[in-house]
This record gives sequence, structure tokens and C-alpha cells, in this order.
Amino acid sequence: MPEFFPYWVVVTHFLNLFFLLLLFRSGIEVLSAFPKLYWRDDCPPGREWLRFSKKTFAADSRTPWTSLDEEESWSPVVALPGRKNLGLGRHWHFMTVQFWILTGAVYVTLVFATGYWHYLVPTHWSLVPDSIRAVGTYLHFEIPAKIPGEPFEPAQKLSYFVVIFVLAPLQIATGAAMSPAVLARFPWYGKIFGGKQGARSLHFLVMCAFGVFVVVHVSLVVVHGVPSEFAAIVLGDPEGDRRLAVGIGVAGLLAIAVLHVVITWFSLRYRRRTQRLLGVVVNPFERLLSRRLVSRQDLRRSEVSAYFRVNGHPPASEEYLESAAAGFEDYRLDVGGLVERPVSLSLDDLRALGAQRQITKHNCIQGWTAVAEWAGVPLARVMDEVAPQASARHVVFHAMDDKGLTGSEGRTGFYYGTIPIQLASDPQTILALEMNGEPLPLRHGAPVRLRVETQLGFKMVKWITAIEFVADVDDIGMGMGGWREDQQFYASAAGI
Ligand SMILES: Nc1nc2c(c(=O)[nH]1)N[C@H]1C(S)=C(S)[C@@H](COP(=O)(O)O)O[C@H]1N2
Ligand SMILES: [Mo]
Repeated sequence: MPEFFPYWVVVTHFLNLFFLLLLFRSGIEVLSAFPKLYWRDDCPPGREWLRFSKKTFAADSRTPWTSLDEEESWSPVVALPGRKNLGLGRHWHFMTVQFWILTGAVYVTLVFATGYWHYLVPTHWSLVPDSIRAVGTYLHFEIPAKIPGEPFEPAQKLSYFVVIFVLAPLQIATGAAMSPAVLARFPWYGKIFGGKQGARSLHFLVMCAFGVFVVVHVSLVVVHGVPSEFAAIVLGDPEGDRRLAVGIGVAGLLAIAVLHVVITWFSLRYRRRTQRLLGVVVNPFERLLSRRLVSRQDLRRSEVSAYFRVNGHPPASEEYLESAAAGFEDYRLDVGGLVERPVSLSLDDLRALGAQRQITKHNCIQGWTAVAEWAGVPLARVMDEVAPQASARHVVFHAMDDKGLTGSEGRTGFYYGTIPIQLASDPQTILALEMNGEPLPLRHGAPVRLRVETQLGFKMVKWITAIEFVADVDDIGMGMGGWREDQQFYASAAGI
């Protein structure tokens, strides 16, 4: 049989502690952007089963509100980095998760390769009554006996088994079930968890379960005696030098705390640099997903949501409102840049290029979802018209809303978004002119908005006025690939 506390358990245990704390804090940041949990994917305002916000917004509210108003600013003490930095919180979450899964994979491989699994995996049902008896023993302020020849008592073995082989895989599975690219390509996968909101709610509950485990685990370390437990998990030897073990253990915990303070401070102080640095690890992974997976959504009409949240207020200019009043008769969509034949299209010209309908689920980066039927022109048809040059690698969508006039958080500039050209020819990438069988409502992007069904909502530019094919996004706006990427530090790849 393997040793009770081999060095690889010591190392992976420490890494796991470090990564879990990062995941927990960055996850809280993600939650703060939409501090409501639902079981249904249409997310009706007011029908959340859990809410961490005092603000309420009603579907029939007279004053227009947007989903960004629902965002909360949480303290950097709990959230990483805190203060409404969803983009950076996601960056931390998706960077850490890669290392956490890697650590877990190494650990589980060694668990099975070395025979350590005998100490963790129940092989007989008697472990359940034995565990209940062990809990009873603790409640009598006594310490239950270890299983003969094994490092743990029964309740310990059972709880470690549940955490490692049930909670951790469930957390990975529900995490993947929140990716718009995964959901768009494999709609059946989301259904396993009752949809994206089911997955999101479960992901939250499993996080709570991890939290409860950590509290009980730490309490029992104290009950069993810190010096001997630290000797086991720090030195790998319960009989080892206890003062040394406690010294190293406490130093390790302090190092983690200091690191958290430093990265939180750095992330808040140097947001652009954090966005770029973490992007080096996160973006390739997101890009891979976004470019490999093509949407195959074909939802039923009965799934269309009664209420569809709005994000971004309509353009405030006289010009836009007059044009809207006249049914957008004078509307022109300019398509140019690195193309052979630039064009300027009226709504009729656009309609003449072809029609497509799709019933799909919208995933806002903040966390809400809603289903609608969209109809419009495949972007591929527009590309046939203009013939992009070989050097064109990205498509820029310029919008009519000047955020200085329509936004509230002191940010300025016209909204724009970009997608890699590969996504532009996906079958469900369309310039939508209709929503649920009606011309696009003003708040949802009239007269023309983009739908790219594997991506997060912020990529789907509303109120499009021009489309430009470019080699590089560096010279557009602040060069991060979109208005929200520039201003809110979101990642430009938006498949998760
Ligand atoms: N022009 C423009 N397009 C935009 C936005 C915006 O603020 N301005 N917000 C984006 C975001 S974050 C989302 S989630 C979707 C929301 O679409 P909806 O308002 O139709 O629900 O639009 C996207 N397109
Ligand atoms: Mo969004």
C-alpha cells in the first residue's frame, strides 16, 4: 500500500488550496455582474430563486432599464478583483481553471497509478453507516478511529470521495454548460442541467458545498490538532517535526494571502495590463472554442421568452429618432474596408440578398439568457456581394449609439464590435432585421443588428450603421476588439 501522505499529495493539496481560493473570489466577481439565480432560461425579472441585490427591476417598468443596471459593485475583499470588473474576474476564473484542472488531472492520475484510491474510494456500503457513526463520535467530542491500515476515519474518507469524485467533476461539467459556444453546438448538453440557468444555479450550489467542506475540514484539522495534521500535510509525515511543519504551513498560508492582496491590487490598478497578461493564457483557449464550434440551435417557438432583457440604450440622436419614425426609409448600411466591391445597402437591398430565420438562445456575458426568433440576411451573402480581400481577418460593426449620450457610467464613444472573419460565414451569423416576426424593436437594435449564435451578447452589435473588413483590430477604437473590450476590459474572444 502507498504511503499515507506522499509528496505529490502535499504539493497538489497546496496548489488546490491556492487555485480554489482564486476560483472562489473570481466566481463571486462573475456573480456580482448578475447577482440573481434562476432555474429557467428565460430569466423573468422578479422570478429569480435567489438574489444578492436590493435593486429591483420589473418587466413592465416605465423607466427603461438595462441589464447593466442590475450589476452590483462588490468589495475586493471577497471578489477578485471587485468593483464591477466582470471582464477581469472572468479572466482570472478562466486562467485559474486551466491550472486547477491540470492539477486535478495529475492528482487523479497518481491516485490511481499508486493505489492511493484505496484510501479514497468506498468499496463497501458499510462506509455510509460507519461515517454516520463517526459523525456521532465527533458530536460527543471524541475523535473517531481511523479505518485500520488507512490514513482517514470513515466520514473523512467519504467526504473526500464526494469532493474529489462528485463535486469537482460536477463543477467542471456545469462550468462547461455555461459556454455559449458549447451550448450552441451541443444544445442537448445544456439540457442535462436544465439549461444554462440550471447549470449556473448548480455551479453556485456546488461552490457553496465546497465552502461548507472547507469550513468543516479546517475545523476538524483544529479538532484533530494542528501540529500533527500540519506535519502530515506539510511534511508528509505525521511524526515529523511539528514546529517546522506549523512554521512552513503558516508561511504557506500567509504567502497565499499576500499573493491575493497583490494580484487584487494589481488588477484594479492596472486593468489594461491585467486584461492583456491574462489574455495570453485565456484567449487562445477561448478562440479555439469559438472557431471550432458552429451553432446548431433550432429551438421551438414555444421556447421563445416572454421577456427579453435589453443591454445598451438606443441611440439618442435626433437623426436616429427621425429615421425610425420614417420607417428607416433613408437607412444605408455601408460595407467597405478591405473588400473588392464596397456597397451601400438600403433595407430593401438587404432583404433582397436572402432571408433566414433562427430561434436561438442569447447569452449575455453578465449571465442572463433569453430566447427569440431572429430573421434576416446571412452575413455570408453580404460577403459574397463585397468580396473581402485575402488580407481581411476581422469584421468590424460600427453602431449608432454614442455611449457618452446613452450610457451612464461616464464612458464615451460610439459602440462597435468585431468578430474574426471565420465567424462571419457561420450558418447562423446573420444581420437580423426582425425579432419574433416583427421588425426589430428600437431597443433591440432597429433597423439592423448582428446575431452570431456561438458568442456572448456583447458581440452582437445593435443599430449597425457600417461594416468594415480589416486586417487587424489594433487601429479600431482602443484596439482591444470592441467597445466593451476597450472600456470594460472584456475578453475579445467570447465563446465562454
Ligand atoms: N450598439 C450596441 N450594441 C450592443 C450593445 C450596446 O450597448 N450597443 N450591448 C450588447 C450587449 S452587452 C448585449 S447582451 C446585447 C443585448 O441585446 P438586447 O438588448 O437585444 O437584449 O446587445 C449587444 N449589442
Ligand atoms: Mo451583455
